[in-house]
Amino acid sequence: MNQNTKNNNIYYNILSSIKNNEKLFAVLIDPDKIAIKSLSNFVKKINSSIATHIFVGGSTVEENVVDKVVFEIKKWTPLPVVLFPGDVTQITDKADAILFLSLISGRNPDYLIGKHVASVSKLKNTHIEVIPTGYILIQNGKQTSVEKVSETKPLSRENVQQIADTAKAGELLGMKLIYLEAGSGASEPVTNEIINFVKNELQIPLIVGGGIKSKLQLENAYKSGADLVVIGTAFEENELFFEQLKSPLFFGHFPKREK
Ligand code: 1GP
Repeated sequence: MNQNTKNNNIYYNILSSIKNNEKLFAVLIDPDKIAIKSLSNFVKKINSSIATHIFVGGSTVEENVVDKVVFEIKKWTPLPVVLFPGDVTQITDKADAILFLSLISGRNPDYLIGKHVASVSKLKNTHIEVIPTGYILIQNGKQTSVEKVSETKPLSRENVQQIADTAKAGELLGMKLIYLEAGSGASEPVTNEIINFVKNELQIPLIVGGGIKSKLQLENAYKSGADLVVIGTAFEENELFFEQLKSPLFFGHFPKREK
C-alpha cells in the first residue's frame, strides 16, 4: 500500500498531465467479459491507441480472476494498470494502483466505508498506490449493475446542483478524484451540462465514464471538462473502434508515451 507522492506515482502523473493541458484516457477491461487468451491481442490494440491507462474491474467477477487477468495484461503493456474494483476480492498486488471507491451518490454504508474496512488487511500486503475516489452514479434511464449490486439509487440527472454538491462534498472529505458514472453500457452518457457544472466546482481531477461509444461523445466529454474518460463496452462490442482512437484527433492533447 502506497500513499506517498513520488515521481512515478500515478496520481502525481494525472495531476501533471492536467497541468500540461493533456487529456487522459482509460480502457476498462472487465475480467468477466474477456477470455485470458484474447488479452494479448486486445492489449496490443490498447497500446496502439491514445490510451494512457488500463482500468480493470467489474461488478461481478469471481475470486482470483482479476489477479490472473492483471498478470496477463502487465506482460503486454507499459501502461499503468489501475484497479476499478467492484469488490474486495478484486484487489491484487499485480496492479499499479487502485481507485479506492466510495459510492457517495448512494447511502449504503457498506459502499461508503464497510468494504473499505474489509479491504485493509489485503491492501496492507500490497505495494499498490491507493487513490481515494468519490464515485457518483448518475441515472441513465435503466438500472445499472452498480445499482443492483450496491442496492443504491443513482442521482437524478435533472438535479445538476445535487450532483455538483455531492462531488464537492467528496473533495472536501479529502477524496483525490471524482468519477461521474452513467453505468457500464448506459444508453446515454453523463451529459455535457453535468460534466461542465461539476468540473467548475472542483479542484481535483474529474473522471467520466459509462455509455461513451463514439469519438464525438469522447471529445464532448473532454470539451465539457472531463480530465480522464473511461470506455469499456464500446471496445467489447467492436474492437475496430480502436482504429478511430489511434491519433491525437481530439480536443486537447495527450501525454507522450514512454518508449
Ligand atoms: C463503467 O465507466 C465505465 O464503469 C465504462 O462504461 O462500459 O459503458 O464504456 P462503458
